[in-house]
Amino acid sequence: MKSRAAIAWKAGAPLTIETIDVRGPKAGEVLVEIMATGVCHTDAYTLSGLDSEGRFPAILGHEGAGIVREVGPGVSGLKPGDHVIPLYTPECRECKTCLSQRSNLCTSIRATQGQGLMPDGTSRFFCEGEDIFHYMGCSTFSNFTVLPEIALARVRQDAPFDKICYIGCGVTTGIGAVLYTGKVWPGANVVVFGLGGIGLNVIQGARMVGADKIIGVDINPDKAAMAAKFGMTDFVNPKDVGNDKVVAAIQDLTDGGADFTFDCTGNVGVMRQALEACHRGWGTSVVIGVAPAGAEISTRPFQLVTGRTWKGTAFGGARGRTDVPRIVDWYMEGKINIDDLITHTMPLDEINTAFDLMHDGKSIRSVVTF
Ligand code: NAD
Ligand code: AHE
Ligand code: ZN
Repeated sequence: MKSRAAIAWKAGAPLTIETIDVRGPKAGEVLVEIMATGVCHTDAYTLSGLDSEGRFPAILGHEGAGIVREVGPGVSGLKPGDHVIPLYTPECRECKTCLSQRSNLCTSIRATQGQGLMPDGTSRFFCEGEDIFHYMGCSTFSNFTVLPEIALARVRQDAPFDKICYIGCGVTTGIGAVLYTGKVWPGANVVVFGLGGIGLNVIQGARMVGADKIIGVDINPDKAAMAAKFGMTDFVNPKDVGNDKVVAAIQDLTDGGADFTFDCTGNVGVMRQALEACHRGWGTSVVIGVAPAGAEISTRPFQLVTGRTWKGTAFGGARGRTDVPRIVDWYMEGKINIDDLITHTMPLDEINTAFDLMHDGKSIRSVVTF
């Protein structure tokens, strides 16, 4: 069948809108009509060429919501008409990791996903005489896409696609990092580095669990107002206090250091600040940001010897098919705010504007509707 899609032909170039051929779903696969997709900083990261797994030409996008249109042989859990959110972290419930219940990092299709291919090692997308790579197993910048059944969360039918698409990455990553990875406790002092589409969801997660101080750190002061609306109690701008004084500023605000810090920037220098801003003896720092291929983190081992914990999270530690439908319920019940974070909505033809707004620091989340 034909589909309109935004194609990344090569790193660093704007996306172009094309009519592509989409091959039907094979065994265990599902054809989904994407109704809306968010644009996450990770899409921009891969488009920049800094992602070691970035392959071109590709159809990017991993933050979508849509409707099942066709199922391949052997698909038993989904049927045409079901509303779904694609999962770049699938949940097969059969691999060693899923069965362990210790992590959400399902391994069943990770190898081919990282190569931009479906689990059988081929692509379902074709344009201008060549196969087009999938991206993060989702490729939500195409109106029609194909995913394995294990990479789709079925969600309630009354939830608006142009809002719940954000649960496909940013909302779940931020709130999940607090709930599932950090296990932040009521009364904790929390610091969030980077007040963008992820960091603001960390802030609303921290407020949900009853954190005490919620300190936001960003070099863009324009982000502070929205952060305050979502629960930020204090703001630190490294450009005002001096980059080398950020840790001291946080120690002053938290009586010696934070219980939890979250990096939502992808900057390895910021990751170090986040670790060192943790309280001696028990503070935990969670890395969410994705750093360029080849970048490394460093700190004095003494920071760990003296009881700080450095950990990371993908998709907020959420198990997609289990946790995502519940997060959609939270949104529909008014327990979380998504609407105010979606600052821009646009048609597919204007998708490059979403990247411009992000790079200019003018948006929180842009959503493309089909
Ligand atoms: P964004 O562009 O919306 O927000 C980034 C924010 O960081 C901006 O407000 C920017 O001003 C701020 N910032 C940049 N440099 C800074 C610095 N030196 N100090 C303080 N603040 C700084 O991006 P986003 O969509 O929120 O994504 C944030 C990061 O999270 C990206 O690296 C993205 O790839 C990553 N991410 C990871 C996961 C995961 O599962 N681990 C999921 C989604 C996104
Ligand atoms: N391909 C990158 C890794 C990028 C990365 O860490 N992705 C996160 C999700 S970011 C969503 O916006 C993730 O899920 N990581 C776990 C995984 O298995 O990919 C690189 O650096 O190679
Ligand atoms: Zn993302």
